[in-house]
Amino acid sequence: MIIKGVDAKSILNSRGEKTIQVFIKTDFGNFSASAPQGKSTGRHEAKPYRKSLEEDIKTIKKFSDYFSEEILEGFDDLKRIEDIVEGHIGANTLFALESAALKAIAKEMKKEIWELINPNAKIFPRLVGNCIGGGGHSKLVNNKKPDFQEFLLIPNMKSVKENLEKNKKLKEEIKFLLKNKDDKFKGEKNDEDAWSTSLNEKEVFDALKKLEISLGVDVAASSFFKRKKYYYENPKLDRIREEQFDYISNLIKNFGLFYIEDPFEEEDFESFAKLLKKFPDSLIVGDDLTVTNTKLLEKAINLKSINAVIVKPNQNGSLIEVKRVCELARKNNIKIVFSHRSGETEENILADLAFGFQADFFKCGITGKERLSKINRLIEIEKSLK
Ligand code: 2PG
Ligand code: MG
Repeated sequence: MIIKGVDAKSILNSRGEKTIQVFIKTDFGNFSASAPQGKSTGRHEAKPYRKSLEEDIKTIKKFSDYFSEEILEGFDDLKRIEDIVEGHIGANTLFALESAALKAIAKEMKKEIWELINPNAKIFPRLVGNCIGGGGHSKLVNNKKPDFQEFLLIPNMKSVKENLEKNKKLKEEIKFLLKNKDDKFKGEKNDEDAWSTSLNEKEVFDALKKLEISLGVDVAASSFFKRKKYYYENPKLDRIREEQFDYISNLIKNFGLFYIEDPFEEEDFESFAKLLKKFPDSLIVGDDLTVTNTKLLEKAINLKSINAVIVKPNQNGSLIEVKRVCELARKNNIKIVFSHRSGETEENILADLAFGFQADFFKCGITGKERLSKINRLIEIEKSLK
């Protein structure tokens, strides 16, 4: 496949913010892909655009005919695209460009995108679905919201399809649980289409613990950490490092939490390690801690900070690097969690990447067209292999 021309424009994501869509013209047709956008971003994430979205669009147009000498036939050939644009565009733009290229390569090879990564892929990831939101992703409900960002349902049925059905059913049940417990609940949803509530995290877990399902949480602790303390609003109090450790430990114990993402701020690898030592049977997950970056993942592995890692391709931009992150995680027995961003488009390549890299989990919401486009693609792959 040869890229004969590249173009880009800005479109709106699910939060109504501008994001990039990249178009490529090839000898096998025209293809496009778009990038998502995070809100609770890690300090060490790659920048989404070099200077700005508008500048990246101009750069892409300028580079339009720079690729025409390259014959791209497989996943690893994406490196050739990276060699050309390196340093000139940001992570969102690179992710969209490489995703469009993968679609074209798959078309030429008469393969699915996941097959370009691993034709022998077999195991489907378990869904991790956000049912209630707080923190940076949610608005206040009667002046209150949980300080933690996401409350997650992790079903374990036989198929992706059944897991989605279970999550959808439980999310409706949770609406009634919230109605009973939270007299301020108005049935509103947040950035990720999860329920908004005025309850705090303990009250939320108390409502969820009745459900027969593994529970998870994304604390996104960096988002309320400032000057050596965790500042809670609901109720208003602050916790120093050790107090945060004890609080998180108690929540894991009391509510039997299976999955805990970013319980401490993004520089505190030691507290992560202490928690993993105490709860080796739970998943201690790095997101802002590791930002889909091999160096930070290596550090987390060396310090024994985590046993699961979030992979968000646009935290890095380079799909070659995403591959390295997955290989490093696999080699060290770290579970792989492919994840959407809070600001999403209907782009569904995340499902092919997750299946191709044999992710253990797929964190991608429960409802909303931007989330379902990806989960439904995973179900389509599942159906095609039956
Ligand atoms: C997270 C994500 C996705 P954001 O923290 O895990 O839920 O949020 O995309 O805003 O970084
Ligand atoms: Mg997170």
